[in-house]
Amino acid sequence: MKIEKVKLERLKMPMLHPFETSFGVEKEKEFILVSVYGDGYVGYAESVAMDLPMYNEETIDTAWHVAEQFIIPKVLETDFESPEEFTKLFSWIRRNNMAKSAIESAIWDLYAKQKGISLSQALGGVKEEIEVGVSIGIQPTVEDLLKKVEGFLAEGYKKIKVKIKPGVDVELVKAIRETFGYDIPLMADANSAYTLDDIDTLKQLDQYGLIMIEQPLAHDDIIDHAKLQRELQTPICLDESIHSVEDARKAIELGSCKIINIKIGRVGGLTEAKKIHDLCKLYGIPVWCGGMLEAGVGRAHNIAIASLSNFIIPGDTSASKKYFAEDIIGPEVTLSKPGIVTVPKGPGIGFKVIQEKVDNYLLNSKVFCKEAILV
Ligand code: OSB
Ligand code: MG
Repeated sequence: MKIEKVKLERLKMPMLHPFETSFGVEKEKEFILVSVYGDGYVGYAESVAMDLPMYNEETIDTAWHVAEQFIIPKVLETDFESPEEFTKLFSWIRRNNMAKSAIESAIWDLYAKQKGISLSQALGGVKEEIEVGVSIGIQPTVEDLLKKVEGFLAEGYKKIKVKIKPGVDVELVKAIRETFGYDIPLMADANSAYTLDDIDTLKQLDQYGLIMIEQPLAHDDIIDHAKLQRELQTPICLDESIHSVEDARKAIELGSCKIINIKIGRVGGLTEAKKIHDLCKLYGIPVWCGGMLEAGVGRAHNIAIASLSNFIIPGDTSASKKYFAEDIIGPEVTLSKPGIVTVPKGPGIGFKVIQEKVDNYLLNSKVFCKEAILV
């Protein structure tokens, strides 16, 4: 499998609503769209690195830099037997997982298209449809939040995730339980906003029957999470702390979590995501697919990986219209039934990238091919 050409396009899409977490507010979605060309086919992926290094250490600029300087030149001179070779080829590059993932996932899409199978099938997916939930950012008031929850429940979303931070936590969860009862699948994501000093607050959450609390402690911690998990009834789910299958193994062996959120970008690509999925399945740890406010191409990759068997808990891959007035893919991601997204059966990601829409949001682009490098 030879990659003849790679294109990077930097896009900025307006978001319907600002998305606030404990680490900041996203008002626009800026990202790199990757296209890889081979044998008359095009594979696509999105980089999920954000404009500021707040979720992890990467940014859009660092992802572009690492892709352009270190990954793309080598990709253009490699004859891949399968996309799985990518991870090994670039293991010498420390971290920069979102940069790696953007190119690797595009190669996976290309590979599936060349084989004439869906990306889900190429990855070993078994589900024809996946259950999805929503992630709701921090809202100006509790009333605003309750209104949002009501709307998403009406659309049938299978999991409600709310963002919490110190001072905006227990009473928020309490208000949701008092309004909508204890039957709705509810969880909270702290994005590393707490320390072990907050253990009393975190313990108070136990009474509200959350499916899990996501990443309560430091982004690089698995030790204190293990201490906290011993004190909490609510399962801890790790997001930021897990960058590889080795991280996952250590966290599981330490007892730092009972659930893992898999994000393709955070772990360096689909091959590593699949490895984490397989390991968790072996250990009896359920996983679910997180989100990074992706546009359509990123959503399509999330749908494909979430079709694997151990993605037991509904993920964050909500419909395109939760975030964008229009998406860059056709059809957009929609709910086929309440809270359900159908896994496409067409080749690769199974969605078309609409270049006119990409052009509407395009800031700049660059094309790389072997000849251009030789000149
Ligand atoms: O922690 O899961 C997170 C968005 C940006 C950065 C981190 C996170 C999130 C979300 C949004 O929760 C999930 C989505 O894409 O809907
Ligand atoms: Mg999270």
